[in-house]
Amino acid sequence: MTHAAVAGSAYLKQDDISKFAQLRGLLASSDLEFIMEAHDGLSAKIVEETGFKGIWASGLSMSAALGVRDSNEASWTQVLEVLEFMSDATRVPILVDGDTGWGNFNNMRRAVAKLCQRGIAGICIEDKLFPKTNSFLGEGQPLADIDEFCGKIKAGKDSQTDADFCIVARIEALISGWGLDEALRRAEAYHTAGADAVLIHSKKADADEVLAFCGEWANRSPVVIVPTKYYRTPTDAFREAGVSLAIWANHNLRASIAAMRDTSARIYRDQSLAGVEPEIVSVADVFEIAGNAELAAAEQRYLPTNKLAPRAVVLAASRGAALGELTEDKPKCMIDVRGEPLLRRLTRTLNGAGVRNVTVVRGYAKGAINLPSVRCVDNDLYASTGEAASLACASADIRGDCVIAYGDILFRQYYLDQLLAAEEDLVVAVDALWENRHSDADGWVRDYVSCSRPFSGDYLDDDPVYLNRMANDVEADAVDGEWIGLARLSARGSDLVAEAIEIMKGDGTLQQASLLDLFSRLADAGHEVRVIYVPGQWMDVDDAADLNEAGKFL
Ligand code: SPV
Ligand code: MG
Repeated sequence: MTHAAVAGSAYLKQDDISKFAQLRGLLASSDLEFIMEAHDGLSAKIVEETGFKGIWASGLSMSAALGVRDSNEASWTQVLEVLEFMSDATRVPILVDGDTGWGNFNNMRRAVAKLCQRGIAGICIEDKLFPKTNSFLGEGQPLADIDEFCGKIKAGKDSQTDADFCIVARIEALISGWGLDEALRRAEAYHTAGADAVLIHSKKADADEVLAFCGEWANRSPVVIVPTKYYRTPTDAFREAGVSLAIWANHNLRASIAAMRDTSARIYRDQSLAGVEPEIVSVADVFEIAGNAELAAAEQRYLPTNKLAPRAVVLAASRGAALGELTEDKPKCMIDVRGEPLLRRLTRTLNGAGVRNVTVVRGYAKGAINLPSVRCVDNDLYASTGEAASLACASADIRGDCVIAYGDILFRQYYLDQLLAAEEDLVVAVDALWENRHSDADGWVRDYVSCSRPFSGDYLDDDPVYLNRMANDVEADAVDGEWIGLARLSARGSDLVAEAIEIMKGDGTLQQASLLDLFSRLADAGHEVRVIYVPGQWMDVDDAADLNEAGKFL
């Protein structure tokens, strides 16, 4: 099962086979089957994505994860809450460790009814006394009266609301030192009372007594085992003994304790995150397992387009070689301008205009782009490709209302507000005062724009202006302005850009194309690209002189 299928499954239709029937199938299967411990929604997802066909909701693990002891310190309704998260997050069945049934036959009736309501496929109850003690603690724990326990099994069976709900009766006779005969006597009684399977538990380091039980029991009902202590026994021995289901009972909890201790200790010692970062999963992985992609898709389906916060894709793959040693170990968007990297300032401006979800396309010295508030995608071919290829790396994020920006620009936020307020699908901000910006030094590369009409002199002019062409080589008398590196796409505009990218991929022009080529192409294809004239007041940072100007600009 993929992450995507798991994500948000609480809100999707369940698979055709109910979780109840799936657990019954595991118990009835002629093969040895396995279920794996989980103790919360996340670990349950991990168990499922690993491929396990079922989940053991361990009492020990759920208690420990809640910070309490495995002695019924968490109430049964608190356990139910945890189970609900686990069940909502997964599609495979959960067998819950129900301890002693959380009370007498009456508590068991209510617990079973509630478990059925929440889609928990089965419960395992052990023949001890409430409040229980973990089987690996102490010696000679008192056992439940057989008749009382059988009544509890019957009460549970009579209360289940799904015919396939399973009750596993766990025999603690070996744990308490009573021996095989008592274990078999109890197994027979519990089977007769209606238990769907028996769990024979042992705390010995070898499986001899468990295998002896299996031999005598001869599969009168399915047998479940928990090989925590006799973990050295080869799994084939269980298979040959006819065991139905093996429970790997607490290993995700124990593994996570080891990992959390190690990570905490390293961060504490280093007073830095740098050492652990490569060894832990990324935040993007967390979003993936949490199912954020499903939510984003649902937003597209259910939220009116105008209610979705705009996104942004920022192109930041290039080094900015003219900045010399300033960009030796970082791309130019990470250059410090008055105490902050350019990209952080840009992100703040974007956020200030209501833009959420900023995706940055990295290339040169990508590790240096480490801002927490942006998502990164990489153009690893940045050295040999152009801006359109970088944009294509973020194509998954070009949807809905979307801003496209160069990563090295500074501009007044109200320019962005104007772009976002425009009704057209494709909008670009063009500097009408371009002639004031630089002396036209030889070799200066500028993003010239030729428009449907020159700037009228009135920034509030309602008569819309459209793009004819954008290029570095527009003839002098056709230049109406300079693109500031900022564009905004409506949801349809995003689709148009995505389509243009696909066409350029197909005709082989994508790799070398600039954004100027892309927008010119859209205009050529007959799509209106609205021009918003702005009065200077923006910067791009190409060299040391620009950097100096940027300081003043701020
Ligand atoms: C649990 O996982 O909580 C169990 C199994 O009951 S054991 O701890 O082995 O008793
Ligand atoms: Mg337990």
